Amino acid sequence: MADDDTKYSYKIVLAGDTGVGKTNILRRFVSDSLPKTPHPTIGVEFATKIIDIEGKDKVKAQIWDTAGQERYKSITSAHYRNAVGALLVYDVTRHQTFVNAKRWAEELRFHAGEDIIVLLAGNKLDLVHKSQENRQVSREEAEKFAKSNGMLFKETSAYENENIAESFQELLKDVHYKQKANPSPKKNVKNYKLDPNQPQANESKCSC
Ligand SMILES: Nc1nc2c(ncn2[C@@H]2O[C@H](COP(=O)(O)OP(=O)(O)OP(=O)(O)O)[C@@H](O)[C@H]2O)c(=O)[nH]1
Ligand SMILES: [Mg+2]
Repeated sequence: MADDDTKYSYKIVLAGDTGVGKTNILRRFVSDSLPKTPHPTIGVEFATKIIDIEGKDKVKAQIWDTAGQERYKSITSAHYRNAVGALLVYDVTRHQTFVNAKRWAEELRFHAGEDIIVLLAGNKLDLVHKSQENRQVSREEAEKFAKSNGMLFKETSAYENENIAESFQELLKDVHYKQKANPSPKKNVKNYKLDPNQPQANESKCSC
């Protein structure tokens, strides 16, 4: 099936502090590789991938990878508009990134709407596999936070390709069933175009 034949298309955003691994997660998912020379994302990049939902429907995920650096905040949050799902990433080895997840969730809900489906992802699990001493956020603490804020939850490693596809799959499944049950035409972003009224500093298509 060609990409454009896909009936369902959803805008998904990656959010979270700088350095938590959003770009690595996206590259791992889209092209099963990692950036050769890691660098902070400037502004916004995006990539697309077709996902099969339980053998029933094929959906196109338009995944927007946003910069975590504070200086790009106004640009990135402007791009949350019309998103129906988000992967909210923190780093399991840096507690502050988990504390800040609350603020990212508020931003997401403010700009994309209260009904956005969020999956909280604790990344860099490979460092915990190496040594438990690296862990600064317990699974229980994160799970409890996710549950009380109506979020899905996974721990991931972009490096070891652990729970990456599963996270997107779970997120897109919930998004798709919710949209099917209660379609919101504005948010089926089939031919999503950049809004000329929004800031677009350094938007680029991901070279995944
Ligand atoms: N150990 C480990 N390191 C990772 C993982 N994912 C990313 N990293 C490293 O963490 C650093 C930051 O990764 P990025 O993907 O650029 O982080 P980001 O969240 O996109 O950062 P911004 O673009 O600034 O918002 C890089 O040095 C990556 O190699 C992971 O799963 N495990
Ligand atoms: Mg990045």
